[in-house]
Amino acid sequence: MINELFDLTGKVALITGGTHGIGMAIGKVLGKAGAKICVNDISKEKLDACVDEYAKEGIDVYTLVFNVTDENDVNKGISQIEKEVGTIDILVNNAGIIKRIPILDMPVSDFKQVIDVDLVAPLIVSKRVAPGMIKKRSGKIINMCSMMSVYGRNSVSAYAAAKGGLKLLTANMTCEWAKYNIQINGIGPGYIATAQTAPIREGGHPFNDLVMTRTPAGRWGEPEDVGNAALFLASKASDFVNGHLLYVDGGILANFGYVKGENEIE
Ligand code: NAP
Ligand code: GCO
Repeated sequence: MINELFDLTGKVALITGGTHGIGMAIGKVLGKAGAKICVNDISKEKLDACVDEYAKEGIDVYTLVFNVTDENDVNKGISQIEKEVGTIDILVNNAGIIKRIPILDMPVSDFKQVIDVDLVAPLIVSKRVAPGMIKKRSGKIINMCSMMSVYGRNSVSAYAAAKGGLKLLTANMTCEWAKYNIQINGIGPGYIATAQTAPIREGGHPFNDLVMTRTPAGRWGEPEDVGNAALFLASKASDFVNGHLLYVDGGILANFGYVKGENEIE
């Protein structure tokens, strides 16, 4: 049956930074597919607030505060999840930050902070979760990359360096862990309407016009667009997909650009 391909009943999923935005969209869709959803965040307030949001979808979410950049914090958190919920079958390394500062103005400490959250943290969390998957000879790891894994742009040097590194960390995890029936893939969202992009999307910001013209689909992505791609990569349907970076970008990476209004069919 086709539905069985996407049935996650009996699976335990951890989404880091899953209290809103893309992470919550992923948590909701994996929960609706039957997975037990565990969500982490660095903020207890946001964790407490997300419980009702998940409950609206009939999902009884398990929440845990830990800082994904702190190895001890992560190890304690994952041990608690394994004890109270079970071995993690699906890991979504979603937590991330961005700092939009030109290179010459960016303090090295800020650069390192972005690298820590967006690149080192997926390593830390995956290193702790993978042994359980190896023991089960089964697992899914989804690393939240970006179109900035292959593109740069003014002011996002740290973010692009991190997301570029995460693309190749995904490849290396595949080289070392695929033999244990673990599928490790990345998702590369284009421009998605979340809190992270609100500063360059709202209030008439000119970047909004750029995204609307550069994106062939002619719109910003929604968190659910990314969530749906995550369901595929978390399910049996992708059991032979590995080391892949699945872009969810409305075609922006396929498009060099076009003159507004050309070749438009009424
Ligand atoms: P968001 O709204 O900023 O959410 C990021 C989440 O990560 C928040 O819940 C945040 O918690 C959490 N987080 C940050 N640092 C953390 C830490 N040290 N420990 C634990 N949790 C931490 O971002 P989003 O737009 O939903 O994006 C989610 C992921 O997709 C990110 O990796 C982002 O880089 C990536 N992405 C986004 C887009 C886009 O257009 N939105 C495109 C491509 C890729 P707090 O809120 O409590 O800080
Ligand atoms: C930016 C945006 C992007 C998106 C995303 C695009 O400032 O350019 O925040 O970085 O978050 O990563 O794929």
